[in-house]
Amino acid sequence: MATHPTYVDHHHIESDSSVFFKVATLLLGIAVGIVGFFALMMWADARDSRTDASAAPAARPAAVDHSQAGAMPLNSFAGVVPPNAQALAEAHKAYDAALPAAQAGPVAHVHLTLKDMTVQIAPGVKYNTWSFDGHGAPGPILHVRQGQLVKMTLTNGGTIPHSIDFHAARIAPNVAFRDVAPGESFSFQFRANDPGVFMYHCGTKPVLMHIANGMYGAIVVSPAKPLPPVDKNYVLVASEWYMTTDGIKQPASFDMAKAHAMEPDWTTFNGYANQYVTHPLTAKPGERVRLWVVAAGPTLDTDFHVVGTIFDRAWPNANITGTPQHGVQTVQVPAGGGGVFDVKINEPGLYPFVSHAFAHVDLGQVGLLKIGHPKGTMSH
Ligand SMILES: [Cu+2]
Repeated sequence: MATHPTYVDHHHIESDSSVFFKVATLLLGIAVGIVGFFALMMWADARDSRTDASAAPAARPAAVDHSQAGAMPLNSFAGVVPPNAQALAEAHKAYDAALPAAQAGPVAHVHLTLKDMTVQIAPGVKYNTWSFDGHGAPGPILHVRQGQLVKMTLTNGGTIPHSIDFHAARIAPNVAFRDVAPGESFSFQFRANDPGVFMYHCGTKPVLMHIANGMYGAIVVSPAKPLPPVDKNYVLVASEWYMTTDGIKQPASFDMAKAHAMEPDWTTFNGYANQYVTHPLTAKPGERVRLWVVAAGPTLDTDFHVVGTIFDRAWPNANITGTPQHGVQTVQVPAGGGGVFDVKINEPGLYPFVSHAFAHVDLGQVGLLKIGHPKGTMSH
């Protein structure tokens, strides 16, 4: 069984008190160093303001290089893109958010192959993912019908063990969600008895890392008793990215320190920052649009909101067998959870959909729903 190249097994550290105290001592030393560093900067700022009251505020101190020792503050690459970012964003082929048709018949066959691949998660920003089925992240949108038997085969085309955990399944995880070695395939099946929109993801340890590296997606289980009909169905998978570098010259990889600190560099819908700003989702005035939303995390929730309208129907937690809520503005989609939202917009225009935890918008978790043909925008 392959060992992971970069992950530190904290469990072993915690079980060895002498090593633990060495690490604790080291971290304390670093913390003292950081406090000293900022004390110095504050002193310098104070001195500057005394000596030159009319000067602009002192520039922020250069970010500390945390790659040496996991020190704080973390070196953020948020918003760092190459100069031709706009052209790259326009050339980017947006992830197709349209819900695909469910398979006919009593059995749904799903075969996913895991692949290591480099993808862009923002214009010109490359990241080394572990991904489902060559899609990058998220993996393909799966769509089955309530009552179908889902026959799942996972083929590991990567270099370390992986697995797949279906939130739509009631099944013994130690059996169905077990690790699959590189080059091997594994099959299991479950009856999709619970309708909704569910996350699927790799459940191999450290799960935080496997999810953050792009191993997640959404599966829609359509209810046997149909929901009210709509004209458009779109699937959005929210997630965040933690990066070792800016990913511009060389692809970035996963940064465990940032992930533990929950300080992402980018947050996205369907794996690429702002992609539906450049390439909006569309509907005609008066059409009903259903948004199936999953928050993949790995850690952060998504406070889903569409600017300029109100959800006609909202099924929090994707509990679509229950009665929907009406006239709701924002609904939290928890990490590892889903939600289903209907909107009907009569007036042409550009309606942003966001996580209304607004740091996420600045980090890329925003898109546009383009209703009709509003003036003054590019048509894609
Ligand atoms: Cu994995």
